Amino acid sequence: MSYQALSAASLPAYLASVPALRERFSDLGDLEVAEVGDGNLNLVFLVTQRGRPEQTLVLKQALPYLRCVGESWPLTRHRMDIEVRALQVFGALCPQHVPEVFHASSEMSLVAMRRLGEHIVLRHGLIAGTVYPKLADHLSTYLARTLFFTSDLHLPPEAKKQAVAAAANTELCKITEDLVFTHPYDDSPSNAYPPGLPRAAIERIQRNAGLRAAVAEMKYLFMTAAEARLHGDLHTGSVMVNGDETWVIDPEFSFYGPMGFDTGAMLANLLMAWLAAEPRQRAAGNDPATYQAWLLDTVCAVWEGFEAKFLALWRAQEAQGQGFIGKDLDGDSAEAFRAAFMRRLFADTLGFAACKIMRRIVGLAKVADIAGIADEAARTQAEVRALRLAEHLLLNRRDIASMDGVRAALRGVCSASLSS
Ligand code: SR1
Ligand code: MG
Repeated sequence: MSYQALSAASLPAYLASVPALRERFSDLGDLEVAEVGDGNLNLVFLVTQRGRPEQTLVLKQALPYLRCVGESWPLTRHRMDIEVRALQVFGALCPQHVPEVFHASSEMSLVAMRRLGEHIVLRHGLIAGTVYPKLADHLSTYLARTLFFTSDLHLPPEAKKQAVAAAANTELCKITEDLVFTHPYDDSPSNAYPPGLPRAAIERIQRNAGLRAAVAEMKYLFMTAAEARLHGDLHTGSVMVNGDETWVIDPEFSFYGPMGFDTGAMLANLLMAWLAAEPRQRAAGNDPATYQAWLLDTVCAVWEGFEAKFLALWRAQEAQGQGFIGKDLDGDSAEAFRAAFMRRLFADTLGFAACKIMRRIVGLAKVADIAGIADEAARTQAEVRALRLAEHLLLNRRDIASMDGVRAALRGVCSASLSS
């Protein structure tokens, strides 16, 4: 079938044309189909056999343009091939956190996947103030396994170089290069400045030579450091959760890039949830301290769990005689390399987290956690705090030794009087 954008009405006929999908339903004439895509890019359909909730799947289709802008912003449908391959690679490495692919079509630019039952988008859960006790363990496992096993620390050099070439995702990387690393800082017309945010707070990041230079360093790293296969857009809207399970979805921005871009994206989004939690919990009549304490422990446990699991995978591989450095003649070289690697990766993580925070405040695409705070004064305070936090993390990324430094930075921005 040549490409056509599906609709709820045309979807049953498509399912009928694909045996692997047709056989998942007992009666294609009696399906419940809902288009539920609320992201920036794609169509997303939920399909269920009426009266048989176990016969269900989710089907995602790429449009040839950016959905949130319209046909004036064309976008390659090839991104769906990238997403399918990423789901397969990450699914093989971490099946407990990546949904199974039932069927994919390059021609139709779509993928049909296991539908996650009672799960909700993590961002929505965090906005509602829900605690997910297993979240940090799950996310740190996902990050450690996907980043370690797709890197040169694990793959043979030929296989790694082929994987880098096959994962090229030029058009979507360009979106990130523009929207994360360029436009927020150069007063681009694509920026969307929050109505209450003082001009001085915006100019503080746009007219700070040290900060602009640091952002340029992060952009250069993003464009050149093919360390591991990344998810590429690992925010809390790309994660589905319930009390027991965590699933990472939507890897259409996947490419080979710097590991810290994925770890930093997740930290950034959890930190913004933390900043939003104060006014949100207060508005709900709760003491914000309780929820914020869990959130901050979770942020720290994501990084610390990731670091421990990544190092364990690395050491286990070395114990099998496959050390990256070759023979460790003095017995200390491998650990010295590991320590330097993790210090550098933590600095990258903080630098990328900072860029991801700043783009969500002044750039085109927002996060509902902060943008959806109803009270304008409280929203503006969260926005200014987010920018100050990002500035601090970026400029001090190489001097912050551990997550204690991030905790201290949060205390700093929340106790300071921030007029801009
Ligand atoms: C124009 S697309 C905006 C953003 O949505 C995606 O989730 C990526 O983060 C992208 O930058
Ligand atoms: Mg997405």
